[in-house]
Amino acid sequence: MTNETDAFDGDLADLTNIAAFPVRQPTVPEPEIGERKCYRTIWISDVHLGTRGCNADLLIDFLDHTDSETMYLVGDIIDGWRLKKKVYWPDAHNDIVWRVLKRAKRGTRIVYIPGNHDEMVRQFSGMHFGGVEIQRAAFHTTADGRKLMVLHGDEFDAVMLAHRWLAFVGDALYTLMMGLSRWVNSVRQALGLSYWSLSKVAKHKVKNAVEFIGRYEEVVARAAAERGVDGVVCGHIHTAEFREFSHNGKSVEYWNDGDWVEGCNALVEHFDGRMEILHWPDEIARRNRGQDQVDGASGDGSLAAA
Ligand SMILES: [Mn+2]
Repeated sequence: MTNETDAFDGDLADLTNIAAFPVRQPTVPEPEIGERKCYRTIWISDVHLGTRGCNADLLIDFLDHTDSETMYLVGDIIDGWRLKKKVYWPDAHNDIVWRVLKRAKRGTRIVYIPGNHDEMVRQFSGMHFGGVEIQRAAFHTTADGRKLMVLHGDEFDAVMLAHRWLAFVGDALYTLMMGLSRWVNSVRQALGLSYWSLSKVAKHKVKNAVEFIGRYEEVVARAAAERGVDGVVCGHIHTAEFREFSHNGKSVEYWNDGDWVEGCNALVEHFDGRMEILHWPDEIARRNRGQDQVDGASGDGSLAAA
């Protein structure tokens, strides 16, 4: 469907020229609006357009099935660091930009808060492009009156977390490492060397990553409390989460809207102010189950004729 080698005729690497950002008609047309679930607010971040990591097809599906009065793009939407090295811009990434601009045109208020990967857009804070407001940070008031600070979140990491992925090391990789460890140690044994524990090194790193995320959440929440708001919405660490902290006897909400690389999450506010983290693959599964029930309930139980 998407052609990676498709030559791109604009100078995408020059993201400072955002006003001239070229957007072609989408290759996958938008479906009719009637099917969309509407929210008061949607927050998404860490899309990393311009990289192979971006889960573009799932994001297009999300954009085609939802709508909102306000949409916050909470940073790292376009990955300028990678684009500078090599232009990777499949049709699906263009389709996403087109859909966002189309939403703005339809009347959704779109606030783009650039992150560290699209920091070249930060210099345009306070300006509007194609109906999209660019801001360094924002304050959002929920339907039930809570005041939330919205920012990307890189402001809080003193050290870049290069090994964040270690927090997600699964059983398969662990098993693989155990095999590798056995092989390394049989070689070491043959050479008369002492036992070397790969798992010990790996476990230590995982523990550090988990501790880092926990500490990060606390630091961001405390900063929000000190600003006198009721909570904070951020992205950056690719870990969707809701936590409630207490600071000087006052509770403060921490919301992270996740990412579209691994988690495929969005944070939404319903019209009564209730907030929810969506895991889009689960929503698709739910939709498909619902469709199965509709299909099964109709007719005499046999499959529809072709
Ligand atoms: Mn970031």
